[in-house]
Amino acid sequence: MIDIKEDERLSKLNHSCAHLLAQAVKHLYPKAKFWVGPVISEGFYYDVDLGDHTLTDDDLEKIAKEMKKLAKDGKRIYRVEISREEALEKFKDDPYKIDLINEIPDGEVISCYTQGDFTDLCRGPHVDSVKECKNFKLLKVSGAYYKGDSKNKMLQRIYGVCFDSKEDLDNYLAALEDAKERDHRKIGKELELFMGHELVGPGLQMWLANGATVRYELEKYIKEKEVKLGYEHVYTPYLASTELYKVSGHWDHYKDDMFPPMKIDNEELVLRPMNCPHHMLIYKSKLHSYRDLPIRIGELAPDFRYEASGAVCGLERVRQMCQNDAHLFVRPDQIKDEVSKVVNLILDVYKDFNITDYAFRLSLRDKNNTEKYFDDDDMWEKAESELRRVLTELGIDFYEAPGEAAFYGPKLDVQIKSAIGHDVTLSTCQLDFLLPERFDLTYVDENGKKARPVVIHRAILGTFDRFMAFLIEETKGVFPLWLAPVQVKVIPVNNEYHLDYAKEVTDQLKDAGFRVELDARDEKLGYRLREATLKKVPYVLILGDKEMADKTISYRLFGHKETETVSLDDFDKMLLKQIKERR
Ligand code: TSB
Ligand code: ZN
Repeated sequence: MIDIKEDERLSKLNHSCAHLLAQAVKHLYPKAKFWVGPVISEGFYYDVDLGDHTLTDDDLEKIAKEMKKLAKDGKRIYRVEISREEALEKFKDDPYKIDLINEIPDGEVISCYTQGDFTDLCRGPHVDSVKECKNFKLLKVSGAYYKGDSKNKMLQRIYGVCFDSKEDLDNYLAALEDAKERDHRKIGKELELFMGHELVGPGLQMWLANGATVRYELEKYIKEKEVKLGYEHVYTPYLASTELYKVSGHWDHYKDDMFPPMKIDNEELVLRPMNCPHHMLIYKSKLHSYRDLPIRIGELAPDFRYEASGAVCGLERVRQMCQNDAHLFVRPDQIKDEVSKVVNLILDVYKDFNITDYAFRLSLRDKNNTEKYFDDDDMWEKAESELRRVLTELGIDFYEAPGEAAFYGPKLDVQIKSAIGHDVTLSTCQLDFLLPERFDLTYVDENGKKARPVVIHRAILGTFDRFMAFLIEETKGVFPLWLAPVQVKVIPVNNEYHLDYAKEVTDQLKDAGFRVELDARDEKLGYRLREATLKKVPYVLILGDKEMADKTISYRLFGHKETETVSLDDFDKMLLKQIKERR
């Protein structure tokens, strides 16, 4: 989806369209007062105060009609620079604009843009004529507090978007519709995958039975892969003494992302935001020889982070998450090999899930931010150049992003775009020279001397939460057979005659280990078929006279109209093969 704010021409056009909107609002509601009308990634908006009047969809249509009329009229847009006194006089009836004028620093140019009978305070730039703004669409209206402060008055924010041609606009609106349809929060509700509740709180999602089935399969999948690659999985507590995070450095550099500590008796406990410190202690509990390394400690680990309540989003950004986490303890000479294995695992997993639209990001520290990043220039130089060198040697295409590193080291992040356009990290592979130091981790080298291991933090699926959000949007809820919450729906054509046979088939498929549901409700066949389609069940079996007599089954694959008839045995084999191949 195009980012309008990033496109110079579209940015200008949308900004001018915001003025056109304000002009139309002023014509229809002469008492309207205006705050600001900026360009955003999705188009533009304007915040207006219409007194007691709340805008309806009908009103939006009227405003759009007036805008069309004005666009057709085609007034020129021109710029005038004025003094502060002139500006204060010109906008004396507009208290919000007066506020804006007073916020402009002394010495800065104050400019206005005029089209026909409408003038707005604005820095610009704008297009030459309102004529250019004719291909627009008003999208919605919502409440917005003046200056974003809930103590202030609630204004109405009208959103819209504008393009140079009708074709561009139509394409954009179609993409917007598609994004809305793919939004994991919408599909999550429809398919009963997860839910939130205000009594539980923001960013805290409950996985419903369907979602939990998918998650269980994902957990099994990744654990099996990791075991084959020499990972050992552990379970560690979700709580720890604050002291642990003081040793690790989280307390100094990550406290703002953690929930506040709980004091009880003489203890102070925190919910963990990461599992690294626990894993460091597990490594430290034994003596290690250089021959034992790499040691790979994995955990499907619940973590808790204080994400702002305005930033949480479905399963994509949550306050309690479960990481597909591991910490690899390696010798310095093993870094390249081990990073390469992690990258290969990421690529292997992406192939299984058909993930093709992503970018590798090398996340570096912001040198000036000593609060967020551990302050040791030499260590950072070493870690960043080492990771950059390894990635270059491995031939990985990446872009660099200062200010995105973890406090303990640089990261190779895999960035994806969510349906509604968020740029988020899915997988990550991080190089850390700091925690081994903080926890005084050692191994015995070839010469019998103590040496310092390096730690690689990595999460392949990231968190199950975010991965699930991604998977839902990627598949539009049509999960591959091995993940589908219900794999087969069995529907007897007539509940009176075919029910026994349908039950027999259901039981046999269940015994074979498939997730099967029988739909023998007293509803028309068409209704039951439609519902199975709505729930995106991969295989629907339709059992009638012929199937019962021949001891066969007829199935319909999701998204197909035709049915196939085969023996139950062949159906069984076909499904097993598809599940095994994760098709
Ligand atoms: C990989 N200590 C490392 C770990 O060893 C770590 O915690 N890295 S992280 O901070 O980058 O988090 C790992 C992954 O969790 C991210 O790549 C991202 O996919 C996922 N993640 C981070 N924050 C959230 C969140 N609020 N909601 C859902 N998933 C998240
Ligand atoms: Zn970690």
